[in-house]
This record gives sequence, C-alpha cells and structure tokens, in this order.
Amino acid sequence: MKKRMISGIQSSGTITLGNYIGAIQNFIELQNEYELFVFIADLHSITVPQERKTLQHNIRSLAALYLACGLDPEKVTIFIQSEVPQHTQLSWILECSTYMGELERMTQFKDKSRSQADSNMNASIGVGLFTYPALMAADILLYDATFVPVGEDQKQHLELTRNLAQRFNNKHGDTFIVPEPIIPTAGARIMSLTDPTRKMSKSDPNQKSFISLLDPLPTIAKKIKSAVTDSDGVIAFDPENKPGLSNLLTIYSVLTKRSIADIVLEYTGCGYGKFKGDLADIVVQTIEPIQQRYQTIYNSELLDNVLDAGAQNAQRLANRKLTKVQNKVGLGRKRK
Ligand code: ATP
Ligand code: LTN
Repeated sequence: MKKRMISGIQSSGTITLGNYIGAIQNFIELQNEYELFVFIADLHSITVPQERKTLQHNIRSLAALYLACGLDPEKVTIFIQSEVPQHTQLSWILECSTYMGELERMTQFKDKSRSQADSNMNASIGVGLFTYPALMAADILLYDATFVPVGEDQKQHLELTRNLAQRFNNKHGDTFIVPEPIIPTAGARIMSLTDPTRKMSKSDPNQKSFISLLDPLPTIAKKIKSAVTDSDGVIAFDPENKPGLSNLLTIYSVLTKRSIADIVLEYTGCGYGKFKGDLADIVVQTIEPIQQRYQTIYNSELLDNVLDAGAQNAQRLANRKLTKVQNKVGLGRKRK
C-alpha cells in the first residue's frame, strides 16, 4: 500500500513563486509515489483579518491553481479545510493538551503577531493566530499521514505536531502516526525580492517583494529585473554576503534543474543585467502555461466536482479517526 502524505496552503492571497518552489513542485513530483491529500487551509487564513469576497476568491483560485500547476485529481484528494469539520473538532481536543509555552515559542506566531501589531494600533491579535499550530497538527494527524511536504518555515510546526502525537499516544495508546516533514533540499526558503533576508510571503503588503503566480507576465519580468542584489557585480553563490543574488541563483537552479555551480560558471564575467534578464524569461516560461490552464479551470464545473469528491473522501477518513479519538478521551456517550 502507498504511504500517505498531506499538505495545505493558506488561502491568504495568491500563491507565490516561493509556495510553488517550496511546496507545490514537491506535491507534483510526489503524487505518483504516495497517496496524497492536498487542501486549501482557509481556516488558517482567517487567523489574520480577511475580507469575505477576497477570501472566497482566494479559496477558489488556490484550488484552480493546484490543478493548473499539475495536481492530478485522479490521484490526489483535493479539498477545502473548512468543508471537513473534523479538523476543527480534533484541533480543540489537541489544544487541550498543548502547552502555552510550546505555542509561545513558535516563530511564525512571533513574526505574524509582531507585524499585525505594527499595522494595528490596538494590537488586537486573534487567539487563533496563537493556537494555529494545534489546528495544523489536527490537519495532519486526522489522516494518518506519514509524510508532510512543506517549506523550511513549517519545520517548527511539524515538530510540535510530532510532540502532540506522541503525547496523545503515550496517554491513550497508539492512535496517531508520528509524521515526518519532507523539505526540499533546494528552494525550501525562497527569499523576498525586496528584502532578501526575509522569506517571500504571499501576504506581504509590498507587492514587489513576491512573484504571484497570477501576476501579469510583464510584471513578473519586471519584478525579477528589479530584485534587490548588491553592487559588486560578481556572480557568486554566497547567501550570507550576497543574499539577493544567491536567492535568484536558487530560483534559476530549481526551475531549470541545473546545478548552481554550473549556472555560476555560465554567467561568470557577465553583469547582473544579463543574468536577471535570462532568469526573468525562465520564470515567465514556467508560469505562462500555468496561467493559461488556470483561466479555463477557475469557472469550470470540474473544479466543483473535484472539491466535492475531495471533501467526501477526506470526511470519511477524518470521521473514522475523530470517533476513535473521542472514544479514547472519553467524550460523549460510550460507544462500542
Ligand atoms: P502567508 O504569507 O499567508 O503566511 P505564505 O506565503 O508564507 O503565506 P503558506 O500558506 O504559509 O505561505 O505556505 C504554504 C507552503 O509554502 C508551505 O509548505 C510553506 O512552507 C511553503 N512556503 C511558503 N513560503 C515559502 C518560501 N518563501 N519559500 C519556500 N517555501 C515556502
Ligand atoms: N501552516 C501551513 C499551512 C498548513 C499546513 C497544514 C501545511 C496548514 N495546515 C498541514 C502542511 C500540513 C503554512 O502556513 N504554510
């Protein structure tokens, strides 16, 4: 039997080149080898303020992009997190055995609560942003997933998921599979184009910092060409001293499947202009066919059929696991 794998992306904007390289490319490669579940983490996206119409669009758009990028609905279960209520139900149970200290240590919470506080004079940060990792643990543990393909930034959340699974198993007997992250060896952390010391993020207020998969093609080329680099003009991979250029080299390498050393050799002696121009072409060539497929998928009935079937399949598995957990904890009436 194939091992199971699960991952999700938040519907907090349009996916970026970072999400594509760090997560989606991996899903596509792994879909033949594993039983893959991929969902739209809409519940996670409301941990920061969202506007109704935009959120509805982002959810559908992300689902359409999954298909446009090459996820095959014949092989992969694709669903919307909020359409499988067992996620929130298990998340509550897990929250009750998650320690405050564990959540306080999460760097994503520290970063996001800080930037929320900066843009919001009253600093009204929702509790959901704090308990977010327990919901993520529920997403994974409901499905007996062995592996979770994610970018580097999710490593800490995965570690917590593993601890919660072990804690539950120790107290109640074997219930959950303790999952492992699968993090790509290259491109697990694509950096912002305007501040290469920070990760590229789809909810960054600065549009120039990220490449969205639905940006107009000329905008994509422009963003690459104006990406922040340095002024020494030497093509070299040195993430510490040349973070901007090194980030661009990583993108080039991952999208062309060529080694960084090989690319550096090819461009030695060339200025950044030539390198950036070629990279812009490569990125545009990667994204153009995705955009073409996206246009036909977004309004199609096929998309609804895929999401309906996905939710049904996910609910079936999730319900089985949740019932087992409720029984072990002693919730509700005793069931046979
Ligand atoms: P947000 O800005 O709303 O926090 P995000 O762009 O950081 O969103 P997520 O939805 O949190 O993206 O992440 C989806 C997947 O993409 C995760 O597996 C995450 O690890 C991966 N990912 C996110 N940003 C990057 C990046 N810059 N480089 C590589 N992988 C990334
Ligand atoms: N927290 C993740 C998105 C996410 C996820 C998951 C990823 C929510 N639930 C379960 C893997 C498995 C993020 O922000 N990147």
